[in-house]
Amino acid sequence: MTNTITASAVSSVDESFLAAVGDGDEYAAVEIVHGLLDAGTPAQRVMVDLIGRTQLRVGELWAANEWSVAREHAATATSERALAAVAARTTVRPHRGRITVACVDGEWHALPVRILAEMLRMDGWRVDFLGASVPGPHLVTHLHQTGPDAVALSCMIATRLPRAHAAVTACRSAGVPVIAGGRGFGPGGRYAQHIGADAWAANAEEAVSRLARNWPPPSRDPQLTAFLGDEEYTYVVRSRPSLITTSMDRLASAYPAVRDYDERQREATAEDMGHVVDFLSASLYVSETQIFTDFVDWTAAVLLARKVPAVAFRAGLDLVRDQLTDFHTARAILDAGIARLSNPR
Ligand code: B12
Repeated sequence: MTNTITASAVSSVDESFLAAVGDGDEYAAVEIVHGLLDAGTPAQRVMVDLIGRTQLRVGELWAANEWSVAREHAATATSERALAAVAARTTVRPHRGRITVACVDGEWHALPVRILAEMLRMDGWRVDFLGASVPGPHLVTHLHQTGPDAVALSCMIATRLPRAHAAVTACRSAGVPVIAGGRGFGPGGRYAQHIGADAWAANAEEAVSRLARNWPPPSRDPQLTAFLGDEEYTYVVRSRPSLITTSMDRLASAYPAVRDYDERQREATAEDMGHVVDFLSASLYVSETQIFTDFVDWTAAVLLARKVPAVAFRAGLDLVRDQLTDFHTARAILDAGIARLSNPR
């Protein structure tokens, strides 16, 4: 019963909260979360069902080209302010242990793991929240300085999996077990297993209960390797700059409309070519074609919302493929991506 009431209390303010963050109006956003807490809604529900769910919509509005990057950034900052306001009302004395919570190097989706950090605090953990993009060596120095019982490592974007692997290996070598989470670890967290994380959880609530009931995990044979890449992976990563430059140089013959692009459009196209190479590298790294095909599906939709047709994207993929003549796995992954453009789901 309580859950039904709180769920409907949260959904009744969904639209006004989205409007407040979309307007960068932190006073309105904070007022809404205070109203819910005053009415007895548990702080966890406000964080997950209101702030988390709204952030998903913020990202979707950006992807659909309805909101600019600036508006998305302002909205994210406002949501962070609302999250801090919820946290400020819920102080719990630490009684469980100490945990380091961080995003992997190059990962800027910080709000999801910040929700996790606040939920762990509320469950009695002493949390060191290191935020977005933490370089592996700095993470390890922090572990040596603070001696935590766990590291919670977030990876929302699969291109960061090689860095996540190096970080997991370094943490485990330092004797600290790692719980991984975030969409970058794939369906059911299966890439987290590939890279040797001790545990994985789908969301903050699952992580809180896993860490409360079953931590530390039984110690495993360390068999640590910080690198899974093969020759193809190494070649693609090393050739990243030339793969992008050559594709950009040849793009105008494959897709003549590019000749009329202004500077900003050319930069955005080069950035997209960079994502093509990065997602291809990540697919090669963990031997999972799905990383690339998911990326193609999503990028095609994002580009279409910006009036870039699928043929342009297809031309970009072909140009990268043409440069990888002797790399059979990379070509097979690119072919699977190209097939998605001809047969969208
Ligand atoms: C908002 C958003 C953005 C915002 C980020 C704002 C910010 N500062 O956080 C902006 C617009 C800037 C952005 C940028 C990009 N994004 Co983005 N983004 C999203 C979006 C729509 C929502 C993410 C979110 O905040 N969700 C709300 C949270 C609360 O939901 P949640 O995931 O359920 O959260 C729980 C779990 O993730 C878990 N969790 C998270 N971390 C951890 C850690 C541990 C240890 C545990 C146990 C659990 C855990 O707990 C959370 C709370 O319950 C997702 C799509 C999606 N469906 O997730 C794409 C998404 C993550 N983005 C994506 C991409 C590709 C990008 C860009 C490359 C786009 C581009 N072309 O530039 C850039 C890269 C930025 C970077 N280098 O990091 C892809 C990643 C694909 C992949 N898996 O590899 C996604 C999945 C979209 C898609 N469908 O393809 N993005």
